Amino acid sequence: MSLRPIPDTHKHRRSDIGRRLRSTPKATALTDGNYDVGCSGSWLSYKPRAIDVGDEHLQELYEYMKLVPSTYNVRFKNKVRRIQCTLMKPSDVDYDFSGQGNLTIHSNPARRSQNASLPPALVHKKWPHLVDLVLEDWIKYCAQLGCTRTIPNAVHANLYEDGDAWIDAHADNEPSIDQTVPIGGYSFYMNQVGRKRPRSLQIYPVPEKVYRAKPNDHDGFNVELEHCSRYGMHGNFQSTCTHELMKNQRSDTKRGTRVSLTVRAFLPRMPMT
Ligand SMILES: O=C(O)CCC(=O)C(=O)O
Repeated sequence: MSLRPIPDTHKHRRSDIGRRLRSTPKATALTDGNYDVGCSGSWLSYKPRAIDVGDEHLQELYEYMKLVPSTYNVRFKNKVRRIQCTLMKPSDVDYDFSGQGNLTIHSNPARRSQNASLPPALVHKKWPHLVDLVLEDWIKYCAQLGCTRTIPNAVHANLYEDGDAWIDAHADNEPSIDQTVPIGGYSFYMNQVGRKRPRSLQIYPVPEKVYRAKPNDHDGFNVELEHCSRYGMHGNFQSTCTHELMKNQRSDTKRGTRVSLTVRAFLPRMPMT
């Protein structure tokens, strides 16, 4: 299966869900555009060099992430090397997902100081500048697409210190997220190793992936995520596909350090009745 660009129309071919496939393909480098990923009503957008960033802002982001404590993961018995947190604008929402601990860091300092699990160093620290940049970029892009029901208002950050850090197949389909607004992912590499050989994102139709026995059991899409690039998961992506980053265990490139910033639109919490 190859990734096919979708020019302007956002038309999709019928679902491939249920098709038995063979293996994870070699990672593909994409150019600016929209791509049919073979899941019904879902597409991926990709833009290389979406964000112009200086070394000082990369350093600021990395240092911030190094202050974030690791969170418990039930499924993998805490063996998940990735560090994650959610930088959240709405002050009434905490982002929780099943089977994992997560740290929500609110934009409002007063709200932050109420969070007993937040390390003191992060209570008074401003969000990294890059977080504001990607939020602004994604808000603008969503407005161009006409996805304005909820303004993107939170950034989930992941630090993959090296190729041993990964994120398992999942969909960001929690009811607290407005699914009419696409989720955008930005990639930043802290060293040349990562920039030369970027990590890649694997995308699979839901039933194929969730029930596969081994990592390479089934075919899917494997797309390179270059330094300062942006990808978007659109349409029914979170209900028809899973996405993940497998480990990179190549001895020459596994030392690449990546931080991803994924932008989401959280809904206000419904009042209890
Ligand atoms: O690192 C990435 O680009 C993927 C992040 C992701 O899937 C998530 O945070 O849910």
